[in-house]
Amino acid sequence: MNPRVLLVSNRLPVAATGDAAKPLRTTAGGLGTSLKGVHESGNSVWIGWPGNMELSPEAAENLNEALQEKGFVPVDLTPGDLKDYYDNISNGVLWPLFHYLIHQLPYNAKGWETYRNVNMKFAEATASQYQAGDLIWVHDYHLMLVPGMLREMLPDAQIGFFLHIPFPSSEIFRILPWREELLKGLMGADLIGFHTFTYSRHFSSSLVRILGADPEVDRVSHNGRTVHFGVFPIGIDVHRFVQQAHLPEVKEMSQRIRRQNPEEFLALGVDRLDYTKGIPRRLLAIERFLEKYPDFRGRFRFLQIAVPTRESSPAYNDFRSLVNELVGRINSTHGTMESLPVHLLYRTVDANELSALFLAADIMMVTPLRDGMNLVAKEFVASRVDGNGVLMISEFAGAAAELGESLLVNPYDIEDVADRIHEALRMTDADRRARMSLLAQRVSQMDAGTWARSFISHLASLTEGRQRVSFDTIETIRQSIKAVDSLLFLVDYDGTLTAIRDRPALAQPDAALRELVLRLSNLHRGRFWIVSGRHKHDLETWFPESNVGLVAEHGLWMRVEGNWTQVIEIDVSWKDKLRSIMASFAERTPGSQVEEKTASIAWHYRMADREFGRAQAKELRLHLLESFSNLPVHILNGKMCVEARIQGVHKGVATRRIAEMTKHESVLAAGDDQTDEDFLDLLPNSISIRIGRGHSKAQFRLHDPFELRALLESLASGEQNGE
Ligand code: GDG
Repeated sequence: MNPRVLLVSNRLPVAATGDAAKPLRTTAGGLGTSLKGVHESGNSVWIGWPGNMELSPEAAENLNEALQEKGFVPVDLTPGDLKDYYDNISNGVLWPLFHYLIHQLPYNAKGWETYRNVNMKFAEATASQYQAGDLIWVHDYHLMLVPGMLREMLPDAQIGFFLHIPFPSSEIFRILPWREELLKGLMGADLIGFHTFTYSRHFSSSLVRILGADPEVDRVSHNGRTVHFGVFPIGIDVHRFVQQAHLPEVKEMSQRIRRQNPEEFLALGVDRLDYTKGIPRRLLAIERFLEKYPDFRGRFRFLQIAVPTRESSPAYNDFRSLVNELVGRINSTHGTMESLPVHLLYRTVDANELSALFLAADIMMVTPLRDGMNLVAKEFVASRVDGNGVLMISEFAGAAAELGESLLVNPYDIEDVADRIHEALRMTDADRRARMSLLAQRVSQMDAGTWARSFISHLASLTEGRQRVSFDTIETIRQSIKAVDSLLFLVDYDGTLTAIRDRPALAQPDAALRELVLRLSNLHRGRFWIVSGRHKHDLETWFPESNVGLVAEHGLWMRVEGNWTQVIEIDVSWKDKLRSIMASFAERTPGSQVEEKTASIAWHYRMADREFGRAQAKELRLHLLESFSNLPVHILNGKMCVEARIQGVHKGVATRRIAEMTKHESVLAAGDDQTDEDFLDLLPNSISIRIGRGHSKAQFRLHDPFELRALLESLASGEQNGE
């Protein structure tokens, strides 16, 4: 049985009508259509705002009943909430900024407190519906704090978040006064989804720059948890658009549109009248096309459906006037007595009309300045059941990443868009059909259902991962080891055998630990190895006894029977390039220092001013990541240090060598951080232990080094007592 899903979005896909007899109407919109399938499959609850209406008590009761019956939970928002949370912050700041249109930002944005409070209303409404085992899926930029709030209320819940708009470059994102709070809000999720790899990469650089985090390609550690992120390009309900395009009334309507002037070419635009959608520049390109290719005057018509949107905002009203003005200018200059080149309809069209328009168009112009995905492009392709038509798409729409066979344009390059309109009109029938057939294949591969299912199953799989790590007792571990004849111990040092100290030199072993390590190194049925990232000099000083197995520098060196050998040959010429940069950071940051090992070079700021050190670390890390991405090194965010370490050297390399050499029946492996994950599952029957928090593939978890030492003590004594 699939888990129940709690969908959370700003708007519900239905709105109140105010009519007591028919209290709900369906609303149009990309998000609504894409999630409809999940909701209609029956095992979900959808939490959102149903729109505001002055309702009589009877109508209000009917509305609530109708919502409940359909699995919708309303979140009530006051007019004050809507002004600040929806108009001022979500649409006044986040929307333009995430679309790179920073000239649209107000000088002094107001309403952040309300944004936070409304996010809390959504979080509380969601928590009140939550039952153990549910998955929670929060949507879009209106609700970016909700995952963090839910994490506080429901620490064990499985929470997903999907962003429908672009995630901008960190240089743009960091403009936001609430950048840190927003990122931390998202960090409450277990899985964060984006439409494209570019958005995911931008998000990851913001984590580095703003939170000082150390993300991997698809995950990041935050407060002892792992937050995953990934790419889930949204799709459309292909089946519905295909079916609609085959309806006789749609075909007939489409022929009627064409018959008005059979010789005329028809270009089409369908967008909300939003300044991100590129309508003014599209009109300028059409004007240029008519100037440059006058033969097409009287033979070319552009029809723009401009759907009313966010009409309460002055920015949108000014924008509407600009569009009207441009349309007037083009029509008065290039119109003839018989026809006008631009036809603007400021309204919605119904689903059948939309399909008919898609079918009638010679060119579909999708030229936003930025767009998270753009569903209209995909809907056009799915509707072209006749295999004809040309799709022109902006390279700044997420959909461009998937629809490579379309005509890709830069919407800011008016001259080029004008030429591409000409190219589209002159394209051969064979070329047009070949492109459309490939586009149709792509669009049907990832439809709305596949998109939703793939996000939900990924989210659910993370739950399974979490359950697999059991928090078992020392006794259980002892019992599983009892039956094993020969055991190889592979144990990390800092954070595993000793607590992490402020200064590495303070973590030298106390007498009890030294004595324990020596006893374990003399065990009859086992062999004990310390597997550390430290310099071999430290380990050698603390454990000079040759029967203690030592691995230093994350697997580059190992000491066998008292002799150090380098496990693999490496090229370290890259270190010269980094040394001077690290040295200049050390000079500029009092108290910090550079440490060099054979395969790595690190800048430590433990002794520097905390705030300044952290800011410098972010700067250094970004600089190294961006400037040296071609070098064979990993740039790592260590505990109070930034480290560049050669690729291909990790604890797994040396421990594999040891396992081959010693041929023990089983392995007991323990570690406390990411570098230890490489040897936790060395043999199929390894007994693996994670010390402390954080994502791990370990089977067992102990709280701290003291618990591990208690376990090792009991193993050493048990062995001595002949258990
Ligand atoms: C956001 C992101 C992302 C439009 N006019 C009519 C009509 N529509 C339907 C379209 C389409 C939807 O509305 C618009 O979706 P888009 O994707 O094009 O754009 P946004 O509304 O900005 O959506 C966007 C999307 O979220 C999903 O993640 O792709 O990038 O900005 O379905 O067909 N439908 C009808 N009449 C109209 O007049 N029936």
